[in-house]
Amino acid sequence: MTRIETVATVYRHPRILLGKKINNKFGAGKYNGFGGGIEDDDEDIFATAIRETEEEAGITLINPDRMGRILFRFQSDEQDHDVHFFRARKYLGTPRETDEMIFRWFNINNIPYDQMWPSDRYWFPLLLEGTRFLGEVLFGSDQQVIEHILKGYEDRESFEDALRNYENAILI
Ligand code: 6OG
Repeated sequence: MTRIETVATVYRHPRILLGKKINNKFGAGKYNGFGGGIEDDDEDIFATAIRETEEEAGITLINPDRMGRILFRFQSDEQDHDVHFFRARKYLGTPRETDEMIFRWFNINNIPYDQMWPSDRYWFPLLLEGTRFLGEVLFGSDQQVIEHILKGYEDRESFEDALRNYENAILI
C-alpha cells in the first residue's frame, strides 16, 4: 500500500519555517515541513496540505503552491510514501507549538540537513529556488539513500503536464 501525503512549508525569504515531531511516529526527531496523509473528507491534496498544517502548526496556509512530488520507497518493510510538497508565502494565525511538534524559522543558508531526511538534500534546494520537481527515492534498511532520481521543471506548465502523466509511472 502507498500512503499519499503532504509536506508544506512557509517560505518568507530569507527564512523558512520547519517543524520537528517529538512523538515516536514516522519521521520523529527530524526537521521537516508540516503534513500528513490524505483523508476521505479532503477535497483534494491542497486541502490535505492546509488541514495538516493547521493541525500541526496552528496556521492556515494561503494559496499553497505545489512544488513537487516524490515517491519514497524502502527496502525495509516500511510502506511507500507518495509525498506532495507545497510552499506558501502567506498564512493566517501564529505558529503554535504542540506537545507533538516544535518549530523553528531557519535562514535558507542554514538549513539543518543533518537533522532531516537524507534525501531532503536533493530536493530542498529546488523548492527554495522555486524549481518544481518530480522524483523517486529508494531507501536502504538503515534509512540511507540507495538510489534516487529527480527531475526539475523550470515552469509550472511543464511541471503540471508531467504530473498528469506521472500516475503509475515507475522511475527507478
Ligand atoms: P504521518 O505518517 O505521521 O506523516 N514524509 C517525508 N518527508 C520527507 N521530507 N522525506 C520523506 O522521505 C518523507 N516520507 C514521508 C509526509 C508523515 C509525514 O512525513 C512526510 C508526512 O508529512 C522518506 O502521517
